[in-house]
Amino acid sequence: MTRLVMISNRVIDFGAASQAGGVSVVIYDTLARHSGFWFGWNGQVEDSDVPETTVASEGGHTTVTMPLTPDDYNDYYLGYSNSVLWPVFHNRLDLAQFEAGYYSRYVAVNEKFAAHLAPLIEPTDILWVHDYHLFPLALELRKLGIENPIGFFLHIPVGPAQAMLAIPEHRALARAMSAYDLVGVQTHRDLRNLIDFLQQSVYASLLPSGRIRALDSELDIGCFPVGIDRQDFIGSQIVRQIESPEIERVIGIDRLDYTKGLPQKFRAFGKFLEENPEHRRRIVLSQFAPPTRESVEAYADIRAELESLSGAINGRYGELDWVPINYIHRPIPRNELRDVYRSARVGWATPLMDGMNLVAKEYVASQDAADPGVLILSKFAGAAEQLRDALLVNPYDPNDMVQALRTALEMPLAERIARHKKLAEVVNKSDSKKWSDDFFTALVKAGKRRLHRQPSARVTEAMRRLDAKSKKKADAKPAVAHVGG
Ligand code: GDG
Repeated sequence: MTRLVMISNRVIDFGAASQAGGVSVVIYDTLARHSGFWFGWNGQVEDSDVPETTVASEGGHTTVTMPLTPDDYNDYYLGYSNSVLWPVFHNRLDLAQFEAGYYSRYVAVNEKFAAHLAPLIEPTDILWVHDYHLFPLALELRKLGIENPIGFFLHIPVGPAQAMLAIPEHRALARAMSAYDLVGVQTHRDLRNLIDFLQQSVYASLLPSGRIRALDSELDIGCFPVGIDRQDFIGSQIVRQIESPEIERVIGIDRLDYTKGLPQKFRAFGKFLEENPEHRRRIVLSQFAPPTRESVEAYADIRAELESLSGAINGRYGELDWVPINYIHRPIPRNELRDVYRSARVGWATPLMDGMNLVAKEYVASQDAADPGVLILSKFAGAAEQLRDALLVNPYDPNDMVQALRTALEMPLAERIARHKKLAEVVNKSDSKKWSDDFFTALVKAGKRRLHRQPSARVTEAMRRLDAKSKKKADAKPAVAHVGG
């Protein structure tokens, strides 16, 4: 039976109720439908040069995990992945730390992952690698003789080529990408940026078949918008009103990350209260912002900025019995998410740039179709390519955000129902099952194409034996007599 091997930087603990992060959520959902296992880092940092892998099973899921050393954690995870690749792919060159020399350990950790993973791979396994921490993994696995189909899915956006070319190691990254059979991205915007980047970094060419020729290989690339499992979000019995029937909730749920546009959201909310005094005391912004990557400097900065902004807005507009921003720097348990989404009249997801933004889809899926809330969504979230019936805004433009919030709060029921119907259709159709089935099918096809095109030493030997066998058979047959002529 074909096993699906999922590989990502971080493997979550299935027992933990609330581990925030879109990548873990979709891998978890996909593995529920396939046999196989999930390989990656266990979240532990241990000073050992020969790390041991741990195999664990829970609820039908198997994980194989290993720790990172303190140097790995610093240079591979916090350093190259999150202080170089994450900011550049989100078009924040100003935050990228190119000079720190993190790259060699980034490659070394990929080598280490490959060395621990390769012995576990069986000939019929399909390998699916997730996200920017692991670009070099396929190349390292190929060096160890792994011939299985290997696909890569990038959960984050691809920045414009001009930003990507600023990465000193951009050619090595392009070379690493070309070792995959299939590279998937979230949106058409990302696809265009990726092709542009490969053309400019390694003179890749787009073939008439739609595939990409880069260096000495050919790869498939495609757009696979990630979705959610709507079953996780339906069935809430929550009735909208919270503290009192007069107060409407606006909800934001975003990891505390500078790409999520939280200061811009808080400032726009302050401006809204300033310009719309009639809405004061009638609306609360509940913003959950669970912590991530706190040891990266840019994340500590954004935390301080948000605390100061929410304090200033609450100090300025708050009353004894009304606090405008309810800012919570902790995760919510996953089983409470749908109630929280459903309790809100407005869902506010306005990242400055985002691969997809699952929160937007979860908000839509959680609504009561007979009295749905309104989604305000950034034009720069990947989800905006699909969720055209949300109120699409430019998160950099405070006037646009203020106007959208007013429109959302004042939208008549009939329009809310009509918009929600269209949004829910898209969310339901393009769900996490479709995403993983489409990627899986494309990967199997792409893997077959590679084997036919570039036979490895092992395949060449098998083909030679087959040829020899059929030749022997042919030789044994009596010669056909030619008649006539
Ligand atoms: C990356 C890309 C892409 C959030 N807070 C809590 C919580 N969450 C869950 C949400 C959602 C997930 O985490 C967040 O997913 P997003 O897609 O919104 O964002 P990222 O974490 O940045 O994810 C992104 C995604 O990968 C998938 O490809 O869409 O663009 O950046 O599921 O519900 N879950 C719980 N408590 C929280 O406080 N339990």
